[in-house]
Amino acid sequence: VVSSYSSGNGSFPYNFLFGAATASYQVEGGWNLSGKGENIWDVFTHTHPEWIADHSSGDIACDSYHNYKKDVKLLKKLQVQVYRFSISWARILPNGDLSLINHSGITYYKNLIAALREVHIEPMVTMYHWDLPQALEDKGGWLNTQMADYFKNYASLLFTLFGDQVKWWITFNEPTEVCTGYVSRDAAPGVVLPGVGDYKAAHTILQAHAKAYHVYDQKFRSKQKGRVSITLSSRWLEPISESSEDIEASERGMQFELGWFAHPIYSKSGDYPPLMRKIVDEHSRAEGLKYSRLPSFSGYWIKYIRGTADFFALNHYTTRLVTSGEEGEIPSKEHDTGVISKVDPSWPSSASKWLKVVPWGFRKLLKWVKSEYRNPPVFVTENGFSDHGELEDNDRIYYHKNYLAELLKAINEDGCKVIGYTVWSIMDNFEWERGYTEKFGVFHVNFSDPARSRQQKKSVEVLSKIFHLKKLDEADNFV
Ligand code: GBH
Repeated sequence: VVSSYSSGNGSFPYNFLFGAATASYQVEGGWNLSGKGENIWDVFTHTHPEWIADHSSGDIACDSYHNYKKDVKLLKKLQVQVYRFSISWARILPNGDLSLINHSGITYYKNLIAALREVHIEPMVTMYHWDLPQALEDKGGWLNTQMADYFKNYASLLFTLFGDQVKWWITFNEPTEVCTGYVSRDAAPGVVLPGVGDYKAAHTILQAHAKAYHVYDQKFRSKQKGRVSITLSSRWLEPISESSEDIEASERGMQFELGWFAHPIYSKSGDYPPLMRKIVDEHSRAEGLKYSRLPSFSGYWIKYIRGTADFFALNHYTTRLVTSGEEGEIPSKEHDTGVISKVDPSWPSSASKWLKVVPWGFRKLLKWVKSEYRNPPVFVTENGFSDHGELEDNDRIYYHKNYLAELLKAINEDGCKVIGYTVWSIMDNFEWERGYTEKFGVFHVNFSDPARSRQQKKSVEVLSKIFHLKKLDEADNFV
């Protein structure tokens, strides 16, 4: 099928958007400056430095709080049309709720947005990239269903403050990772309730997202004319063999990984994936529980959540080979999924254990999204590669060229409606529990320099050309 959206000969559609991304806690620093409140990552890194690979924190990070003008110059150099960044909730609302509004926080983002628009870069704003105000975690965080209303109030304030300048909104970044904070100590807040806390948090996040979406519809859309979505992340899970058991394992894995949040929002029927419902209900019964660990939505909520996205925002990095099997403790989402995943030893590595270079998996994932959710417009809100900070980052160049080539095939040969592509990240930054040990930037940041000087890597030369010409030369495909 050749889509009418395609363009052929290595070109991206003329209105395709290229971007680069960051997140507040990973780049801003200024953790206690000008009235910002503490968030769960401030508390997590300060109370348990030993949980971070190099015992570091985002206290200063890239110091983008002071360096945002420099950041805009980097973005311009990379020739992006969109900058995806996130707003630190506690910088705007130090207590998480509307009891206190921090005007210097608002000024910071107003200045950043103005600097972007001045050079014709569209801001894409993520409202929540994992840095919950600690004051709200103290109320139970995402395990507390009231959080949906706190989020709605925060979102509504952001639309009011910035909606005349911001036309691309993301409510949550990778909600599955937010839920990991209620499974293990790998992420803040580090509450350990596997197979219970994660499902509960997800339930609240879906409601919070939908409330923010409906507020936009009711109060802002007609004037502001922007678009709202939620960024979901997924690996591609390739069956390890052609056996029906492995094909089922792949399908089950995809439903538990992407379907968990995508099915309630993008499917025709709404609600959690039927397969997930069935399995978690069965497991809960077998564990002697009276209620399923997977909470239920009423008919009202199913309808309220269904359709609450104007485009499909997708993060993708890597692929796994999967087969059926018992994994994880009982109870846990891992055990509910019942999938064992492996990597092919021939796949190139990165500096991150979890990240293998498998370009063809990207195309298969885009195809899966197309067939599963009736071919929505997809904006790739993150894709990127980690190394140890080399300026001659040839492996990163290889990664992006080959992933982009697969994205083009998805558009031209599979008829997928991919409308944008975002590089993670414009610069090296605080990589969560990995600290500063794994680098994703196309610009290098010198973290021992108080000025946090930035330096161009080789990938900028290659990517800026692709982003400017909106074209991938065939000869360019492999380094
Ligand atoms: C994105 O998540 C984030 O949005 C971004 O903030 C981050 O900097 C970027 O990726 C690079 O990591 O150690 O085996 O438990 C990507 C999805 C999911 C990748 C969790 C790392 C941990 C795997 N992430 N995963 S493991």
